[in-house]
Amino acid sequence: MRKGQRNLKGDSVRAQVISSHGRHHIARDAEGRTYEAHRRGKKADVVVGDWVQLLAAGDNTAAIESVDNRENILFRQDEWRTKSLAANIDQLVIVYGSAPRFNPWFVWKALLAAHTAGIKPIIIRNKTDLTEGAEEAQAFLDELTALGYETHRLSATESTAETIAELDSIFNGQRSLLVGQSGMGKSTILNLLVESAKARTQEYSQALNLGRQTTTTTTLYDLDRADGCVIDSPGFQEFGLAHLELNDILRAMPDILEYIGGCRFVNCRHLKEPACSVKDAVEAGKISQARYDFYVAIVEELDRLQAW
Ligand SMILES: Nc1nc2c(ncn2[C@@H]2O[C@H](COP(=O)(O)OP(=O)(O)O)[C@@H](O)[C@H]2O)c(=O)[nH]1
Ligand SMILES: [Mg+2]
Ligand SMILES: [Zn+2]
Repeated sequence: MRKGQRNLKGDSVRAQVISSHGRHHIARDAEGRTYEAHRRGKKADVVVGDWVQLLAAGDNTAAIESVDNRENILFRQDEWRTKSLAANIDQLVIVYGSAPRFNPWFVWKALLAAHTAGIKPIIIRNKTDLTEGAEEAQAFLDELTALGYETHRLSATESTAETIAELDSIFNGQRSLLVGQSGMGKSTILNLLVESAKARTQEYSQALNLGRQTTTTTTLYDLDRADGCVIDSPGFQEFGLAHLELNDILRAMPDILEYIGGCRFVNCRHLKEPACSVKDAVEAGKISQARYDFYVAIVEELDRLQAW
């Protein structure tokens, strides 16, 4: 088939999902043609980053017949349910900054999600130009660096050659999912990586018949200056952690994991048990109280969710 020509009705096409809003998707084939794609039946199991087999309808629409096996998948949590967020990712890029105040728990939950999905996390401290809250923000970055994570610091509103080079070193050649609390600078960073991001967002949400509802559309953008892509999910609030087990949490918290060997009970969960080496380490100041509080909160949250 000639380039640019539409597929014929009934053609089978392999494509990648590049934009999703609920059950509405845009998929792109190897030739760069895009399709408005819908999953057949009642299945709602398709996410951005997925590779799918389409059955072309002959116009610009197609049915999603099947989803290829995934390398990995991340989940988000809405008020009631765990839903998929994105698939086939190399790295989770977590952005935070001071003003508005950041919540360390957002970053720690993102780290949990990354560990569990087997995706490399990278943390960016943005807004280094601001003095308000700078000390706290840097202390948090230092803690993350000490835990062994790859960390970066930059100011996305100062688009100097240095900032661009730093961003390129993080994103180039990788498939990244960009997350952070609202107001931390994700869109500003995205615009430095993909100049046409804003226009593309509008184009896709129009195609998905969403009018101005761009805030909950997850979209994959090709990078301007290199291979690789970045996925942005503007309405994203929280990761879905309901499927986690105690061991997943411990594996994702190296500072706590270090102390689990010496508890009296082999099945110690390090909560209210006596003679717990984790709690001893907290009392001795070897594990930070904030990190332990987070651990307890996550275990208790999982107990609640899994008791349903
Ligand atoms: N001072 C400063 N402001 C920034 C920086 N990055 C983003 N902002 C501002 O923070 C606000 C929120 O940024 P935005 O990219 O929309 O955040 P998002 O909600 O994470 O997408 C905007 O007013 C940005 O101009 C930065 O590095 N320094
Ligand atoms: Mg934004
Ligand atoms: Zn213990």
